[in-house]
Amino acid sequence: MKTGRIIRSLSGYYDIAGPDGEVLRARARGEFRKSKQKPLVGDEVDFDSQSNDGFIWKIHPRKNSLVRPPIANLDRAVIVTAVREPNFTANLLDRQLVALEAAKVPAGIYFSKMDLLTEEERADFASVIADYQKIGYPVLVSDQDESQQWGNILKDQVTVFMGQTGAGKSTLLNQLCPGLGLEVGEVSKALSRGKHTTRQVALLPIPKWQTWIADTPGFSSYEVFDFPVTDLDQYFPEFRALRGQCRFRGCVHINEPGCAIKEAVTLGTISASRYNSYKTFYNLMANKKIKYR
Ligand SMILES: Nc1nc2c(ncn2[C@@H]2O[C@H](COP(=O)(O)OP(=O)(O)O)[C@@H](O)[C@H]2O)c(=O)[nH]1
Ligand SMILES: [Mg+2]
Ligand SMILES: [Zn+2]
Repeated sequence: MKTGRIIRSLSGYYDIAGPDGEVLRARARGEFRKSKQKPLVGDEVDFDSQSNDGFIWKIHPRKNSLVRPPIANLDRAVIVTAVREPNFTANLLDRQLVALEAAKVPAGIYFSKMDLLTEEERADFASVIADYQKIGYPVLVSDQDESQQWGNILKDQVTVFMGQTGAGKSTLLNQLCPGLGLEVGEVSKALSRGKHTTRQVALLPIPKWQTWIADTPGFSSYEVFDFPVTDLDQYFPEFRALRGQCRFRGCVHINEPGCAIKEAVTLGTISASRYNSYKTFYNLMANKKIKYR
């Protein structure tokens, strides 16, 4: 018996990377099904390491997990966001950031396709980048010297790259690790043919940084949050810093007087764009609640 990490799941079987770099295949014990436990890619497991038809005996406690993509124990998720084609919208990026905050997965941001901006547009976009850096998210862009910076983010960490189809995930990962040979533009082609592609999540090794990465299919823009609307402000780190400073307890930062968040927006210490996303999400969630109650 050894302890390893699940790097791929294939209809009931799991590929597990063991401590010595070997990869073995195993099945989940029947007990897991009874207790409704399902092994996830990223799980640390105890497994039979003698052959390729052994069992997974134990799933170690997870530090976090995502439902879409189904993956556990992430050190970081990098949200790949195009600045053009499609055009950047803060709403979609903020939605993904909130989902990661709620799942307790540290986030990072990669802005792709910077080369499609004019000099002037690029100068304007610098303020968007600065806003997210100020919040504390690591931000990388497609036209800077890659290797050094990515080394800091990826080294010894399990990182998933998420973002809309066409954002540039596979392109980036091929640049970071030329041996991967991921198909570029693959999903969008399939979509235009009207095909339904559900690609599997797998962890790919990047020996250079002694780490694993996952190139995952797009994040759906119709995703709904599954936490109470009153938790929403906690998932904006820059709001969290002002906790308890609003005049009213239970302030939701929409219409209340003496709201520290709204004041910070006026002062420019919280970006208007982020507050705008907060209001949009708040209203969507609050309305939904009334409708279905
Ligand atoms: N101009 C430009 N095009 C890019 C860049 N990154 C990706 N693309 C293009 O965007 C399209 C989608 O890229 P892909 O990596 O397949 O996106 P994915 O769906 O997120 O994996 C492809 O046609 C890429 O060539 C970039 O930095 N600059
Ligand atoms: Mg891709
Ligand atoms: Zn408030």
